[in-house]
Amino acid sequence: MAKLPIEVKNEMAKRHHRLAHYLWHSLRGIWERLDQNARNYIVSIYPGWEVPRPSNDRLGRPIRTNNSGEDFLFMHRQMIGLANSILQSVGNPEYPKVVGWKTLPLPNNAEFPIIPMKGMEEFKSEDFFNNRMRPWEIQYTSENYLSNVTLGEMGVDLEITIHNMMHMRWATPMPNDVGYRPDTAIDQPVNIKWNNIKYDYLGDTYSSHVHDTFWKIHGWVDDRINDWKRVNNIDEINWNGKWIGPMQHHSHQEMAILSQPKILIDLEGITESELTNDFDKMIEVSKVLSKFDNIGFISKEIPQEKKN
Ligand SMILES: [Cu+2]
Repeated sequence: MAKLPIEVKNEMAKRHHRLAHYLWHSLRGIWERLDQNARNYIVSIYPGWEVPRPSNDRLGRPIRTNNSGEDFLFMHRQMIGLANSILQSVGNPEYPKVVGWKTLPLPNNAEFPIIPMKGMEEFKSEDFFNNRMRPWEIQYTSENYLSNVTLGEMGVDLEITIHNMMHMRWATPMPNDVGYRPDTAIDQPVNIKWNNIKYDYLGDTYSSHVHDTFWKIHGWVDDRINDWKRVNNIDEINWNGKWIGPMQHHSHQEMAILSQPKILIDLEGITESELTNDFDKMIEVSKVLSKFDNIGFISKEIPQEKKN
């Protein structure tokens, strides 16, 4: 199967896409634990980052009932739309659009091998696949499950179980000259060295979407939305959670060219300096987050027991 075209990787590796993905995941996860001053501060510098539906409560437990799960599904569907619009303009017949895994790759799959990594022995084991991943896959594709959950509940269930584990199971180690992004010090933005295109670690929301496998995983997740619609006889989804962060007013195509300020100016009358200012504001927001160590890396949120 063809690899993700370099044009998509190049785009996804840009700082604003990295920051947007990282801030989106981090803020919704940490929002309930931020004190009012921190929230006010974030909203004052960048109102679009006010989180309407946090994904976790004060104790870090996932919130299944507030439709934050819809945000999860909706936001990643927008990312797929963005990738697809880039793919469309690239026009590589081998890779015309994002297509998720139809079924999870088996432990002996040569194209998506499991590469051992320190501290991740459990997720990468064959037992884990047979006893956890495969049963989840069966559950989340079953009519019985799909007809008994709301879309928001399904989004949360998927995110915290099979989705997180897919990220870790298929994570590939970073070369020594790249390494792993540490938590950022409170007064420091994310160091620009982590914008290196080679930094595509699946266990960090700052980098995961640069990796080919991210699109296989999220294509699989996105297909569950269609299963849910089919099983529940729903033609058009009436989304209750559509939070994608401050990029809300951009269509896919506009998001795809966000990194080309000239075109953006033509579209919306936004000046390049304002765009740069957007980066500054995102970086400011990320400084607030850096106080918390339980964010950014998906891996740090993983080792929790299955809740249901
Ligand atoms: Cu994500």
